[in-house]
Amino acid sequence: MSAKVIIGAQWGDEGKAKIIDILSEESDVVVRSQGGNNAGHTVTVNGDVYKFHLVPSGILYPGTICVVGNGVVVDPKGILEEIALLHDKGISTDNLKISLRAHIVMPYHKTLDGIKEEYRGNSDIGTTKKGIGPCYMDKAERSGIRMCDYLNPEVFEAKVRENVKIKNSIIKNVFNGDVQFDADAVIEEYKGYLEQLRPYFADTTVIVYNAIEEGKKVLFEGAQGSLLDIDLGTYPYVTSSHPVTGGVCIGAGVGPTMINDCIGVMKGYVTRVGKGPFPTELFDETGDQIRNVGHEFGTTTGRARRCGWFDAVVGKFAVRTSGLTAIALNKIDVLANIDKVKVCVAYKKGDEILKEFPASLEELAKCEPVYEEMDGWGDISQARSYDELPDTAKAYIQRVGELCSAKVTMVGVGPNRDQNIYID
Ligand code: 2SA
Ligand code: MG
Repeated sequence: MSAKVIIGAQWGDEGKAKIIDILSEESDVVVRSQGGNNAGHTVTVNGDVYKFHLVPSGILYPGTICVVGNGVVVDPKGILEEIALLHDKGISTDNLKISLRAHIVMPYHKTLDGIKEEYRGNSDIGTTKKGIGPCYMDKAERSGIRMCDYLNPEVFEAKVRENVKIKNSIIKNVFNGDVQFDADAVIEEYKGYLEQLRPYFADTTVIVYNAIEEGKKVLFEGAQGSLLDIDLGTYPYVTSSHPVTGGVCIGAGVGPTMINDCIGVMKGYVTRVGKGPFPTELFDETGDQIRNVGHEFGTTTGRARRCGWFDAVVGKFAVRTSGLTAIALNKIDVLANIDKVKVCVAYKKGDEILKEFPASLEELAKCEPVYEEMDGWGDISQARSYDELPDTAKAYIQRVGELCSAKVTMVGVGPNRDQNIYID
């Protein structure tokens, strides 16, 4: 049995896509289980850059089944655009499977995402405005529309009409907004998209279960990161799904006993896009250097990412809440030519030293990072084995593993497939 989960162990953009791409090559099935097209996964293959939002990046490998699970919220227009781009590059999507249970992101979700952010004013979350939160709200409130609803035109139309009526009223009467949706037009437009998606519909829980039972290699690819988890992250500055490993069980419909490997991807530093607490954030030239060298700009929105030192309190939290069996530590080449590299080993709140990530943001705001300084390294982008790394980089990698309580088994020294070092 081989089922592996890859998740982001920080606030997203840890370079999961690269690790997923490497592991996809040997996988029979690749599965997305949460989030939507708020995710942005960039994969570089032979100099070609691919940006994925909903389609699992395993689609680049002929024969690999790519599943969009029930826990994903699917923007039909968005996924069709992605499919079209892949077709343009000569890549087949015949092996794409979309869960009949997946919820559909509707146009009013996107409008409400924008309106709610504006309404929040200075305390906005910095969402991607892709309608993710409002779609998951409808799911939890039990008024969402799922892929399987489309197969029954009466049910689909009735659900769209009911939702449009309520959303129009909320937009107008609660938020004083002037956008109003026409149910007939929405039905017409969405029927067009969903008809094109129909060939991809499947009961994906069966596909995933059978694959694992048959001993095939199944890879679950996480989107966003642990600290953006709606339950465990820096609430309310989180996304509306479960990027921790536990989210895979619900979002793909598999039991925890069927998963045997959980890899957390971290960067050698930390980034965050959107608002919310970030204890090790840098506001100086080193922060700018990391952003520029690491090309830290959002794949989905192009936003500049906030950058800071590696935070082992966050790392350990991710290891604990996801039962991580290994860490893939990415982009340590980006830290090249920094004389002294810092690692946050704990937080200081007044006289108190905190070793665990606090639940309350007010408490977190009172915390100062406690740093350990380590010697930096020069250009390591040419290193292809652990032995080729300078001792200072090795010491850094070992310290990260020790502080986070999990072994670092992979290290990234550049964006290409071959710039990945394995540690036994
Ligand atoms: P949302 O849109 O409701 O999920 O936003 C809520 C918070 O979750 C953050 N979030 C992300 N953080 C990092 N990367 C994400 N994906 C894109 C990428 C982001 C981009 O891979 O680069 O392009 O800007 C992602 N998606 C959601 C978001 O910033 C909010 O803080
Ligand atoms: Mg990303």
